[in-house]
Amino acid sequence: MGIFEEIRAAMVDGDSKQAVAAVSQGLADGIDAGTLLHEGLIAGMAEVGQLYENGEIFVPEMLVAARAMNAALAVLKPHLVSEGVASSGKVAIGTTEGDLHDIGKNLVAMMLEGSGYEVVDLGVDVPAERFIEAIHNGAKVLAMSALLTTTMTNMQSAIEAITAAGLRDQVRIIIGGAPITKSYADEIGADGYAEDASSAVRLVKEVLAA
Ligand code: B1M
Repeated sequence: MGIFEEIRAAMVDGDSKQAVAAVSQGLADGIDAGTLLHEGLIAGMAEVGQLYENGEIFVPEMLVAARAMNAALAVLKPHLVSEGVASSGKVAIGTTEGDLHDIGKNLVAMMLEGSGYEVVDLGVDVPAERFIEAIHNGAKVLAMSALLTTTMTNMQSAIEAITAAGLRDQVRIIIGGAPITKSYADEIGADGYAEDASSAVRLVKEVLAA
């Protein structure tokens, strides 16, 4: 079995030890962290999602797969950082209200930190008031994540609450997550949409320069 297959199998089996061992082996073999992330962990998690959709696995299996992914991500973290981007603002990131998915959000936070930004992680199930509090605490960018079609609408409610609080012009708001699109970002008045963690880093730089 090749290393990517091993990582994907570890994700599907929810085997944290195996996931950590396989990414460590990949790094030792000289494979770069981004390739291990995309072709191993993210591809493995996509398989998990597909199995869930097909009714072949259930929420507990998704949960152990998520644990395996987080364990393997901790190994990759120091290798995923890019270099030389000066921080010019504080970024607060959180998964919107009602939503408990945090792997993608953690990955975006990790890449932003690695690029030199000061990142405040608000966690999951973040209500509008906590995003507002983050603006009061100096966040120049809010990055919102949502993985559910039922919780993506809470991004709009959060933006409306920020506007109603008179704070909209003090902050840039960017959004992302599997069901999110550029047109949804435009529709709800966000300042940008990023498809993945590395485009989120580029987007933060762009919106801070605008
Ligand atoms: Co959930 N889940 N889940 N789940 N889960 C999905 C999202 C789903 C698509 C599965 C499916 O049906 N195929 C489906 C959503 C359907 C829909 O709304 N259309 C679903 C469902 C239904 C549910 C529950 C409702 C299941 C239930 O209880 N019946 C429930 C909801 C709980 C809740 O949130 N209230 C639920 C629960 C869970 C677990 C807790 C078991 C677990 C999450 C554990 C955790 O996160 N700690 C889980 C998991 C693991 C998944 C899947 C399998 C994987 C998600 C993931 O981590 N992907 C997922 C299926 C799938 O996505 N294929 C699924 C890997 C991650 C790296 O990708 O998060 O997309 P992603 O992040 C990417 C980009 O989207 C982007 O960058 C990241 C890196 O490239 N990005 C941003 C993300 N946030 C960004 C923010 C930005 C920019 C970019 O800011 C600017």
